[in-house]
Amino acid sequence: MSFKPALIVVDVQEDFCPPNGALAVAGGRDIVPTINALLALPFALKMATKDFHPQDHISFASNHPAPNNRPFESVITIKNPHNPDETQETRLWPDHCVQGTKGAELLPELDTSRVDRTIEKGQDKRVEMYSAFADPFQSPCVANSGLANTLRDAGITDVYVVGLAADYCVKYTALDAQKEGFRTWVIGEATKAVEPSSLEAVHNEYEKVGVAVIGMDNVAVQK
Ligand code: VGL
Ligand code: ZN
Repeated sequence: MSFKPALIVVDVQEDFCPPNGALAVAGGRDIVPTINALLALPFALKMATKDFHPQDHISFASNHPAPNNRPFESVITIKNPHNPDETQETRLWPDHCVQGTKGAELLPELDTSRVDRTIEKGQDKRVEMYSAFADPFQSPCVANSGLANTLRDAGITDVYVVGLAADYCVKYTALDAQKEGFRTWVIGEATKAVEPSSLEAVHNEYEKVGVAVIGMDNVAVQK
């Protein structure tokens, strides 16, 4: 069986990390040494992603009227701009990862010298895009990063996903990777969640579709 693994490092950015991140995930910085150790391994392709929003992005609570504009709490319904019959419920957040701001930068301690390519996602203000592949609309989707084709063109068979946040961008990136036909692995100790209590449900979703959560000990880059 052929084996050609890629590593995807999701959203290891200042705004998702203490001490100053607008949407800081507890322990977000602590996973960087583990991710740097992975970046030193011979993955065939090493990708990083950045959440990269315009200031008027639909996911920012500040862009919506009261009372349904509480960051972390409010949920709004958004329509597919190409098809108003298709809707998505989406959670609102504090302003984060605004293009050109410090908060959007990758952590300086991340070993980006080993990263082959970086994808900037979430640039279309009309849709939420947690996945590094595409937004969640289906008929049709609105924003596609081209990542699936990049991986296919490189002959990738297996995708290893790490980074932030375990219950949002890591989750949707892993689910899409599997859907796109790659064997997909999430390295548990190289992620942190916005809500750690949600991880059991996330792992159940993974199990249903065949995404595996593994430990560093089980990362094999050569077969
Ligand atoms: C993310 C919330 C909002 C993430 C991005 O990277 O997990 N979470 N935007
Ligand atoms: Zn975002």
